[in-house]
Amino acid sequence: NQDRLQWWKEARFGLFIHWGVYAQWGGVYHGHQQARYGAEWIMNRSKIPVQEYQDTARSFNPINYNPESWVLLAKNAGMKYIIITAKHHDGFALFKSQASNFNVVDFTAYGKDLLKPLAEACRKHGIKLGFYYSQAQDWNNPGGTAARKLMREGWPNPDSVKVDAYTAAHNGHWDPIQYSKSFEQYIDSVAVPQVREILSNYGDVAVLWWDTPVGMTDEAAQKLHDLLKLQPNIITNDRLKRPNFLGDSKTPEQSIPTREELDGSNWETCMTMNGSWGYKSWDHNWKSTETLIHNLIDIASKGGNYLLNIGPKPDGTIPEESIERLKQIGEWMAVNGEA
Ligand code: JFZ
Repeated sequence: NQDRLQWWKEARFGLFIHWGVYAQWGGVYHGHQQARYGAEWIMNRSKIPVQEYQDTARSFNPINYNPESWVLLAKNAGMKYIIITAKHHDGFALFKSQASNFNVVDFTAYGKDLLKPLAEACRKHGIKLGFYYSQAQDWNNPGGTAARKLMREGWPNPDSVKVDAYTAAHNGHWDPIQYSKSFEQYIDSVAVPQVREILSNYGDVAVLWWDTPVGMTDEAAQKLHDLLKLQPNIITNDRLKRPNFLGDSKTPEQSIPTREELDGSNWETCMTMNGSWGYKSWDHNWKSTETLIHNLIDIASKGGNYLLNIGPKPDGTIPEESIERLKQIGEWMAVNGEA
């Protein structure tokens, strides 16, 4: 219904947060820079063995995490909502989960739920909170790495020739544990219960942001879609399954549609400030504040929303370049924004 989407249509500007244990690597594996894809893809791009990735995750300890400062940074920039990666493709949950121990509470040195205090800070400051959940790709929970196209160009792994041969013989998997269960088992034992958890344990959830529907079946999509009734006012994007289960909004990625391309659908452009979603230590290719403001104006004038991303560091701090840009946008908004 229309009312459900009203706030979203007026929002115009939101903060995307890609955060997880991939930030520990910062886009570098054994001295090799991961050139292609965002740094949140390092496990896949460098074909890091499950055991090694998990061993590193144990020491994840974001002692400087201050969710209220994140919320205020967004709010002062004129943003109305936040979408955070509750679980990205690496399968690491930023929340306490009964369905998989690969979560921040049970697996890491930090040991505390990261979504709870963020949800509280959002409520306190009147910012809507949504969750990104990678339903179709999960490289750590068995069964979540369904047959993939092989990505063989330029792997930043010293053993890439060996690994190449392995994945070619194993349908794109790079670790035997990844296919020790079926995709259906993964959906039933991890994805469905985890989506139920994030829709039950954090109060109002404004958005469920699905992603990369590779290998999704109608059956799996239906099971996940049915859970949305736990949050009657929730808004979803169009990435649960393609071509059906279209959701409420289209999600052009890193690009702003031309007026000719607009077809009356709701849309939200998601974009990085440099070239990566997750924290990439060596990516200094930051867009200027001027460009970001120009994009916001362009998008707002065409009736879309701008979901601008930050990739916090493993210690819980936000890269200085991102903070600076969000503050400068806020200064511009204070003079030129409507509300
Ligand atoms: C996906 C993720 O793989 C990525 O890590 C990040 O989370 C991003 C927001 O979403 O990447 C995509 C998804 C869709 C397209 C491109 C990259 N696309 O439609 O062009």
